[in-house]
Amino acid sequence: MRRAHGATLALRISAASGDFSVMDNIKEGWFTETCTLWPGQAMSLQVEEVLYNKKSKFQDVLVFKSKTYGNVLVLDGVIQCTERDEFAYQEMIANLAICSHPNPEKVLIIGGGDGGVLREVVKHPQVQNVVQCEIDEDVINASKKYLPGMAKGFFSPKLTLHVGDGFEFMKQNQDAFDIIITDSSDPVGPAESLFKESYYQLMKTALRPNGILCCQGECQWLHLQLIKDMQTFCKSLFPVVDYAYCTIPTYPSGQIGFMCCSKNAETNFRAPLKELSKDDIESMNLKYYNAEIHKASFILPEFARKVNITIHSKCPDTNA
Ligand code: SPD
Repeated sequence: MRRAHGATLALRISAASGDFSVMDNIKEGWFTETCTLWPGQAMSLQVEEVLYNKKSKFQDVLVFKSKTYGNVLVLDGVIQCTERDEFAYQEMIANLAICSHPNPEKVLIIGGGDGGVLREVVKHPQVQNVVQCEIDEDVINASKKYLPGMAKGFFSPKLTLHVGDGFEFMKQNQDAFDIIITDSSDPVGPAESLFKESYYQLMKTALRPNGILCCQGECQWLHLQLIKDMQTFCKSLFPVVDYAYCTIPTYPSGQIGFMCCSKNAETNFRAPLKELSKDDIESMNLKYYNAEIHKASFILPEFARKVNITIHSKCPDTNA
C-alpha cells in the first residue's frame, strides 16, 4: 500500500507491468479516468491510498481508497464501482430483470466480479440458483478483500461460480435460465464481445422460453449510435426490447443504461410484475431501486427516445 499525497509520489506499482501503469492515471493524488469511448472528458477522484494493483491475465486491476467515494475498483483505467454509489447500478440491473419475470428461479450473471449484482440477485426469495461466470479471478479476490460490502454475494449458498469467458460459457448452455444479467465493463478489452449480436443470440438460446435478459447498456450521452445498433439487432432476436437508465455520479456523464430483452411477447418492462413493498425495500436494504424508479427509468430524454426506442417490437419469431 502506498500513500497518495504530493505531486511526485512513486505510485507506479511494481506488479503492474506492460505498457499500462496506474502511474498514467494517478497524478498529484488524483485518479483520472480517460478513455477513447468518452473523448474530451474525464472523471477524477481524489486518492487517499492505493490498496491494490496488479496486472492480471486480462487487465490492470486497481483498488484505491478515495477521499469521498470509499474504495474504488478500476479495470484498465476505467472505474467499475465505488462504495458510495455502486448500489444504483447493481440494484437496477438486477431488479429491472427480476421484477419483470413471473418466476425468476434460475439466474445467470456474466461478469460482475465485484459481487454487487450477485448480492442483489440472491436477496430475492424466488431466486433459487445463481450461476455466475466471471473471467478474472483477480477481480473476485480483490473485491473480497477490499470491497466486502459488494463481494458478500460470493458467500451465498445459491451460487455456483465459474471462472472463465462469458461468451464461451454461453455457448454451452441451452434453455437453462430464467434471467441472464450481463454486468460487463465497456466494449474495449475483455468485454468487447459482450456487446455483439452473436452474444445476444447465444443469450437467447441459453434463456428458457419466457426468459429475460438485462445487460450493461452504456450511456445515452456518449454511445447513442452503439445503443441504436444494439437495439436493432436485439429487435431482430426478441419480441420485446426496451432500454432504461440510472444516474450514478462516477460513471461517464453520470449515468448508465440497461438493455432489456424478453422472449415473452407479453413482457412489459415498464410495468413490473413484482412491485416491491416498503417492507420489501427495507428488508432488502435497497437504496436506489423501487417500483416507481423502475417504471420511470424507461422514460428517456427526447434526443435518445427519438433515435432508439420502440417497445414491443416484433421479431419474425414472436414466440422466440
Ligand atoms: N464505464 C464503466 C461501466 C462498468 C459497468 N460494470 C460495472 C461493474 C459493477 N458491478
